[in-house]
Amino acid sequence: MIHKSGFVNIIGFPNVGKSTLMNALIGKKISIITNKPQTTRHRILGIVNKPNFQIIFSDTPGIIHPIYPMQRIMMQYVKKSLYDGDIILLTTEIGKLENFYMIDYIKKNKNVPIIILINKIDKIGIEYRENILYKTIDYWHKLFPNSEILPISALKKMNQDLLMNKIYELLSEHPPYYPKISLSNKSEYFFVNEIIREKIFFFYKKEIPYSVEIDTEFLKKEKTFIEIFSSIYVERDSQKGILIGKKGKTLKKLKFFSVKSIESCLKKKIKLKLHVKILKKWRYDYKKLKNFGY
Ligand SMILES: Nc1nc2c(ncn2[C@@H]2O[C@H](COP(=O)(O)OP(=O)(O)OP(=O)(O)O)[C@@H](O)[C@H]2O)c(=O)[nH]1
Ligand SMILES: [Mg+2]
Repeated sequence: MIHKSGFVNIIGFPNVGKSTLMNALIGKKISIITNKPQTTRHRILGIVNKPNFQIIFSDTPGIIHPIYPMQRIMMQYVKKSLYDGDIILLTTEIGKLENFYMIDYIKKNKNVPIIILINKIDKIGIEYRENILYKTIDYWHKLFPNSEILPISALKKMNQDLLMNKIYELLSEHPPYYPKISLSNKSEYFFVNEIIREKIFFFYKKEIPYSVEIDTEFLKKEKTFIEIFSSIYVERDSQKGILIGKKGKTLKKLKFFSVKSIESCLKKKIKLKLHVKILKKWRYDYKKLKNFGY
């Protein structure tokens, strides 16, 4: 039996469904998903293991024109993933025909095959779908005449098998790069941070989700439960107040839903302590970003 293995990097505009796609392909929730742009901040591996292949997907931050240092680092992850993989899945959305930052940079890369995915086809009613899809395909075909284009729905898992077959065809024979039981390159600490951040995206508005970073300092496994201590960093005093809420109500809600999600991820009872701290301008400071794992 031949064994194939390779790296497949998912890149694209913010909010098009890259993380949803990776989770669907892995069959497990690895990346957090929200309806707001710039949810994903790191490069996160998700690995599919089968007897005859191992595919290592990378979920990456959405492509934006970077303004502050954290965004610059995020775009470095994207740029690197343009060159260090075997296949690129350039993920786009049906009906969205705007050009985006970095497209010329992506076009310059002639060494890695690009499959263009047109996601969210379920969003458009069947009566209009063909027409809008035709226009979207035409748009991307003009930009990338040599690339295959595949309409999908990551949410409804439409054309997922077709995509997996195409990826398999393009990969070369190679032994697995990771032990065949690996699912990701990230630790439990990282997943806890991300789950709390996902809840913050749901419960808080405006700039709050973007000003927040989580640092899980302590994760101790006892016999029947896991004790976790996580700090929530914000940039300003006023943000701390908003996060905690009147009489600590909002923070309690955040904790309640975080615990539920962490328990379902780690499959054990959780005791969680959350502390809100202030770290001025952390997004603008390379040293602080480094400490947070960027
Ligand atoms: N209707 C529909 N919605 C989708 C589909 N895929 C993703 N979404 C929704 O699109 C929103 C963004 O999804 P994400 O997976 O977080 O998008 P992303 O590209 O990873 O976003 P960033 O990490 O911010 O760059 C969420 O509300 C998803 O539920 C799809 O196939 N159909
Ligand atoms: Mg994402």
